[in-house]
Amino acid sequence: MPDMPTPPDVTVEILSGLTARQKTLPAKLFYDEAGCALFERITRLPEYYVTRAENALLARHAGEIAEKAPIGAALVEYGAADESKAVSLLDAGTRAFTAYAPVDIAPGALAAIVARMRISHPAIPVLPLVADFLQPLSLPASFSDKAAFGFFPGSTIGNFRPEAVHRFLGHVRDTLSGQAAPMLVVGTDLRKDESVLVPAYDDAEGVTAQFNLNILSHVNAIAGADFDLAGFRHRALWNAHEGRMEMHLESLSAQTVTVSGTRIAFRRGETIHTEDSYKHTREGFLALAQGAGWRSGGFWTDPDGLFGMHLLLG
Ligand code: AVI
Repeated sequence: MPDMPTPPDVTVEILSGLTARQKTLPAKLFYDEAGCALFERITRLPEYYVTRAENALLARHAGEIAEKAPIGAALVEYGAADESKAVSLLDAGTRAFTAYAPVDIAPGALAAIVARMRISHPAIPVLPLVADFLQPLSLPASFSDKAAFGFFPGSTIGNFRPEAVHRFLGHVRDTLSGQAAPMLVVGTDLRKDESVLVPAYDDAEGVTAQFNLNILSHVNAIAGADFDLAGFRHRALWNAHEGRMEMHLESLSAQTVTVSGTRIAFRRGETIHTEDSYKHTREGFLALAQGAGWRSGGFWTDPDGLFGMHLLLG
């Protein structure tokens, strides 16, 4: 389970989101223990093609991608919830990588990666870095003799607004430029028809609805709130203007909820915006990356052209 900042900070963030004109909750609050388990189930749903498409891409192209890394590089994975995607590159590029550095805010997830890797890949040193990768980051001194090959799979970048993508890509460029020319491989879900996108975020079994509603249970637990989950319903909509899927929780009636002693009024039909999932075209994402000082070094897709992986050169 990802570790959260201290509760008072989160409560301030929650209250500021719930008192804005368009109510919001921070998407990081999806991932308590129940939320992580629900997300696991989402990745196996027939409608949610994203994870399968990325795995198919890696099954086909991991060798070519790994070959782009300088020999002896450390593979630095941002937001490493588990090592499965990094392992595709490590196994495909045994000549290339001499270390694996998963970066995440959750020490528990990193410890579990270290333990599994010790058994599955004993020859590859694992150098975990507990850090909020959205903030500027420096690699430890043990990296000074290695080139670093950045890896950000999973389309997590799709959950960032364009300003945040710009900031993140700028930080990564600064972090990785210490040793040699920076390189970053980043996975992005590609733009596609609404008829495919909406069911991916509103599946027939209702798992995504449970995932979305679970954020309210998490807020109840950490911010002394009294959300009644039965008073809200899951909504998933395609925002064509912004090029993103949005998840909302819609209030089924006029109601008042108390959060950490503050009363928050909801109109019937009013929503809490809980998540954005941008679907970037190849060109659109490259333009964002170029704005942050990167250029293209390669691009791969899965056989169905659903998911893309960019190699960015700094
Ligand atoms: C984690 N992230 C890439 C997922 C996505 O597709 O944006 C989160 C998710 N939300 C609903 N379903 C999956």
